[in-house]
Amino acid sequence: MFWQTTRFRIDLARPRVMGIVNVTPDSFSDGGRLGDAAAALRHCEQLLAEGADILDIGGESSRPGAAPVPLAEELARVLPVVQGALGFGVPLSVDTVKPEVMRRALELGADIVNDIGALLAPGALEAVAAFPRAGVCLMHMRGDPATMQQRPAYDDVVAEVADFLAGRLQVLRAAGVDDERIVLDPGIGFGKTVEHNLELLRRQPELLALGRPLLLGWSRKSTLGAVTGRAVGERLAGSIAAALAAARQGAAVLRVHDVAATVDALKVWGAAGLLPVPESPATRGAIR
Ligand code: 7PJ
Repeated sequence: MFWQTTRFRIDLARPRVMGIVNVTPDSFSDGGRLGDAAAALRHCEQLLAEGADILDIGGESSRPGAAPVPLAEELARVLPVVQGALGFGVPLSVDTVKPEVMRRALELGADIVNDIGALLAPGALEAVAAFPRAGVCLMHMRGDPATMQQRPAYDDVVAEVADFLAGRLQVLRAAGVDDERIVLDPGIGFGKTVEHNLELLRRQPELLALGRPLLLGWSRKSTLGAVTGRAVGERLAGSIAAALAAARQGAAVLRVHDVAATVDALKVWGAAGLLPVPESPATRGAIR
């Protein structure tokens, strides 16, 4: 399968690594705006040297309980980094829920909108639909980042996530967005308990029936902390294990902080023939 984006039609015959570039004061902390953009661009170059296939640039933290960032502030963080990274020759994704950030980034030439809100914000769908080749990642979230970890409950988390994503796929189709532009994400950690997240990993192959590639973000997430007992800075091994499992379960794109280690791990499983990205659920050999 392919992912059509503004400048690139990404071949997903092998899993692709999306490197996370956070442009938030807590990630590149020298307080100065230009310094932040320059540091973020150096981080982009570092991730590309490590083998990232896609860069995901975000100016608003969506950690549980995080405060929203005003529009002007998010634009000031994200746009200079997008502008500076356009010359790097790889697909650029913008991690935002704000239609105005989407529009301005796409106008600059960004390739992908990665929306943890699945284009549900008023005007978001229109912003993406207005760019006939822009890629989009639609993610499932229960609630919003401020409240989502307050006792999330599902009868069947996999079925409910699949229903939601199928519904959003229909809405995008109706708005004229081609299927090939769309990638789907069950949203690990977004309104889910540890058990929900692990069930999504175990039963991830069921989501392949949606017919679009899956993007998974397990990197450093709290479920890994719950399983290993490790703080966020000590979750590399857990993150690699989860990324490999997700890839083996059919993920086409892995959103990660630790690009070099993830790329090496994928190379080993790929060399052994353990990572076919399936064309259809029927032809794949997932872990059961
Ligand atoms: C995700 C994301 C994810 C997608 C974040 C963090 C929280 N976008 N943005 N999927 N997570 N598509 O990285 O811990 O899982 S921000």
